[in-house]
Amino acid sequence: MKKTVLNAVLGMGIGAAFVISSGVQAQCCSATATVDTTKKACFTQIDKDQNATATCKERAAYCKKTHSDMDANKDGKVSKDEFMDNQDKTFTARDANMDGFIVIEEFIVVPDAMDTAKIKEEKKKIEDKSGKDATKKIDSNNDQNVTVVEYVVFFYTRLDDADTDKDGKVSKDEYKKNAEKRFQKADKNNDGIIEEDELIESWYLVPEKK
Ligand SMILES: [Ca+2]
Ligand SMILES: [Ca+2]
Ligand SMILES: [Ca+2]
Ligand SMILES: [Ca+2]
Repeated sequence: MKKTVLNAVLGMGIGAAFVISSGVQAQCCSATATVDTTKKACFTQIDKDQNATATCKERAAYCKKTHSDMDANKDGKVSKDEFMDNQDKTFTARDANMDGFIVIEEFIVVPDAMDTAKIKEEKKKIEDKSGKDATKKIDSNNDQNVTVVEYVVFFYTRLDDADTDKDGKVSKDEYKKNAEKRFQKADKNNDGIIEEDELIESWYLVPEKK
């Protein structure tokens, strides 16, 4: 029900003016206080002012919240165990049909107008324009702002990377292995802890240095 409403609204936003009613925002974002790391990722959770663009500031704020959600013992640091526990929970929560695999529609809120073919098409467009690795960054063209299309393509790419046997879905084993890789990558100084700044940087959410 919630998904249908959200998808209907998000569907209108592709490549056009992107307006989301406050009612929908309430549905999506009020839930985020406790759930955004255990349910589907949703663009409107980041785009707080609902102007169809997730700015650096909005992305950093979202990342800080995610970091705090993962930090189970609230010591300000995310240990590997905390990270992996969180990934375990998110896998279970996101596997809506409980078949042991995650597909893109279970992973994030995908606008109706973006089926898999459309996502692949947008991914190719971005790669053609900005290079092969562009879709591995949430802000693919480095213009400091993230659109719904960039957002969806980024998560599609992440899921595709995790899907090592390329059967179109991510098993728990694939998900965990990918999570380990992401932990290593995020832990820039290799101390076994993900600091808030490291998390933000790993998501390529930091504003470019002036
Ligand atoms: Ca901690
Ligand atoms: Ca599933
Ligand atoms: Ca797979
Ligand atoms: Ca670290």
